[in-house]
Amino acid sequence: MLYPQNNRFRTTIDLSGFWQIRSDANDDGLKNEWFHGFTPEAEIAVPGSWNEQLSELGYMNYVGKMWYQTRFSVPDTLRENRHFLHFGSADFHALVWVNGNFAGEHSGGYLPFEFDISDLTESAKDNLLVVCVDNLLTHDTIPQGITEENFREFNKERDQSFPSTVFDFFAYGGIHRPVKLIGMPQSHLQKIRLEPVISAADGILKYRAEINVSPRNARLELALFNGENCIMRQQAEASGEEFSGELKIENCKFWSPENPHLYRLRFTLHVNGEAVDEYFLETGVREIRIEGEKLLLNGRPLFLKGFGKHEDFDVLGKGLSHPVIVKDFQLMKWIGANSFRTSHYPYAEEIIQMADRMGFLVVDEVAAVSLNFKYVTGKTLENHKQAITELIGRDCNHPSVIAWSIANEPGIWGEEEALSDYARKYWKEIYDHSKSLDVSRPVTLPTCPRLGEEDPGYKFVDFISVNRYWGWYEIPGNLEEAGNFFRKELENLYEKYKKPILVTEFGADTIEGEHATYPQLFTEEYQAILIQTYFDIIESLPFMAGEHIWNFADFRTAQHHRRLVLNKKGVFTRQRQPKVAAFSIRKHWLREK
Ligand code: BDP
Repeated sequence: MLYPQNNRFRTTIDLSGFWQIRSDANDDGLKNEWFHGFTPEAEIAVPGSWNEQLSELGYMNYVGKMWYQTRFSVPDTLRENRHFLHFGSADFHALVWVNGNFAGEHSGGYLPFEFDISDLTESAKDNLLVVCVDNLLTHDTIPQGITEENFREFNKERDQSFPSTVFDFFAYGGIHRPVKLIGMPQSHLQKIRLEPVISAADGILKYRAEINVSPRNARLELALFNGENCIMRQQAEASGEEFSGELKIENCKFWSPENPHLYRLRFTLHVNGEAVDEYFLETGVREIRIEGEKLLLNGRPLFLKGFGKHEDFDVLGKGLSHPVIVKDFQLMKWIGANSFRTSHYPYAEEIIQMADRMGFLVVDEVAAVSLNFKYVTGKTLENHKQAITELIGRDCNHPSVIAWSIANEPGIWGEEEALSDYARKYWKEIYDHSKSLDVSRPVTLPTCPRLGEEDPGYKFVDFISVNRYWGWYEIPGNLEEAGNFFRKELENLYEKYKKPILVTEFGADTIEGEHATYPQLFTEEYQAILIQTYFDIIESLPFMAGEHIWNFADFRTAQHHRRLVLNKKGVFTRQRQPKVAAFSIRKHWLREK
């Protein structure tokens, strides 16, 4: 699936705006055929989560089905061709109807999906689009869900949150990214896969492209642009059901955080000698590799400085907001970061595109957060693999994406099962699956210390990622001792596995405005000193690949006595105001070496 675009053959119409909504706690919708249209309860902005927008109607903590409807018309020019409905994401399950006819369904949040609706729409009519979104998670879904009963079964009532989640962020529901109507020619490009390789000063861009018809009568032409200049043209070879080839860019300008140079590729599809479709892709040439204890970008050692983040903002919840995206990238540049992780789920593709343009290195994570192997089933594995397939399919052409993160902290629940043979087999299968889809990027898996040194998350990865809270959850208040534990642990891990290590999380909850001259949890000073303590240790060890602070900004979680409405580990507040630590981090990351 290609990101929707407008060009001479393709039309994209954004259906964002005010839609109508109705909740369905009693599961009445399907029975009563709401897909033919329903009496609305309220209006809602799409994209956006329902929770904060409609908290006055009692939907702040709503878990279940929510029905959406809107009307749209299809221009005649589009009706001559095929047209599709494209969803950036709907969390976590969506059923879609057009004019009362079923168009399709998608399971799994945070990733795009689309349906061909050409045969379901009518001209000279406002077409009715109905979507049923369900934010209920179960043992089989990615991420997994948990019930109140499970908390009791585990004897972990104290850990129970409201709504119940296994993870520490709010399980917002809704249509979180834009819905677009896309007009495409009858014969069109469906999939494009690029793979950059560096050969001395030259860049080689290998490509493969699939179209929706047999390539027999078709021809694919490529043009490569550097800025406004077309520097190369080529005709792709048809082999089997796809086109493939490679472009050699002499004296290539490689992509890097310092110089995120992008080339523009134009693919033009000809059928029976006539141009029928076109697609433009921006991409960079860069190579990521691991050699011994080092992560290398374009052959040079790489050190990641940045954050774990969240898609999270007042009122919007997880809804896509262009101004918030711009602000976050500006703040990350301002503070001297060069990297972030899409903790704990794939972010909007618009964010990854901006990372390409602004030179950020992205650790791209699938939504498998806090897997509990007591409840993992064959279906969980299947859904996990599917989510990885969709993530790699969506993001494989982005130069900013330098690694796939296949989960976060499995075994924080169900430790014993997480160390079982079954779990080991599971991770091997997930690792092999990721590699079968993309060998060019390393795979990693952020771990917590709970499973000890035998954690499968150290074995089935190319580089190790650790989330550590010495000085916060463990050994609170005593940073000297916390630092000693942390250093020792990193040294032991390297000694045992001989792989580069990235610290994917470390931090402290911090209430803006709390101050102390002595080490005191929750003060702005404590956060600043803890972060500096970690920097000093990480940067003194040669096998470290980088430091990602937890978190970029405060974010909403389910209700729990450990959380002051928000997880307060942000270096910025939820409204993006800097805490004291922001200034010391900036000084450190931007210092002259
Ligand atoms: C880590 C989790 C992260 C939490 C963080 C915390 O990976 O999602 O938000 O702890 O407790 O273990 O702040």
